[in-house]
Amino acid sequence: MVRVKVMKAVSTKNDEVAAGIRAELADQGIKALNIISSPGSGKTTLLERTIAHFAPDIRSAVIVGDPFTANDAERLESAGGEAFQLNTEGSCHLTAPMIRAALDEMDISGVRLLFIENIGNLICPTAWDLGESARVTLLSVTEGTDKVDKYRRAFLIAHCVVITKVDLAPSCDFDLEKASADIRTLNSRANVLPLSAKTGDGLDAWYDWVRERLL
Ligand SMILES: Nc1nc2c(ncn2[C@@H]2O[C@H](COP(=O)(O)OP(=O)(O)O)[C@@H](O)[C@H]2O)c(=O)[nH]1
Ligand SMILES: [Mg+2]
Repeated sequence: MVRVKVMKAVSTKNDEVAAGIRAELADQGIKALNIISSPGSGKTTLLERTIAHFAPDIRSAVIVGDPFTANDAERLESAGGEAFQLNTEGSCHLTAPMIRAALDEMDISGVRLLFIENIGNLICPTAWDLGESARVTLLSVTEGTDKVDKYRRAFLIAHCVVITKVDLAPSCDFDLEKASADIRTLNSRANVLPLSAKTGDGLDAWYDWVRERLL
């Protein structure tokens, strides 16, 4: 049963709350991944595959930000993860107090991976620490090669950049080599993982990256 909480963005004390979340999750051995991307670039689809992949031995939970609906949380619960929906009533990003409010109502005992699906937006979510262990930025090939430079902060702050929907790259004239090189120029420490959640190409490298976060 998906639970929904309606939240408004409050900027005060964000970093303080985020630090508390980070310490608490570290104590519990939980790794939290903050997933940032444009609307429709494939966050929920990738999380559905990922939660199902890890389900046999690693328990996942997911906090899903959405301006209004609970659709994604329903999809993710069907994939086998406990999902908690945060509705921001149109606000464009999640904040640490919102994550705090969700965690206070969730049962995360035994959870090792906590995914946070941020609101679809490549600008606002980049400015808000949620207490995550790592940030993952998704760019779908349908958005175009030029978006790396245009939304550079989303790539600068990422620990991992996932280029999604590579099955569609030829029909979108997406230049994978150029996009990867541009990301590496901006942020040489980020892993760059091209994949298709539809065909499964590249998913193993993504699963390996997620598994390495747990070590
Ligand atoms: N062709 C293709 N479509 C995809 C892929 N991943 C997601 N999609 C589609 O892209 C649309 C948006 O995906 P969704 O996961 O809801 O994106 P979100 O808004 O970022 O959570 C849906 O119609 C998905 O089926 C992929 O790897 N290849
Ligand atoms: Mg989604």
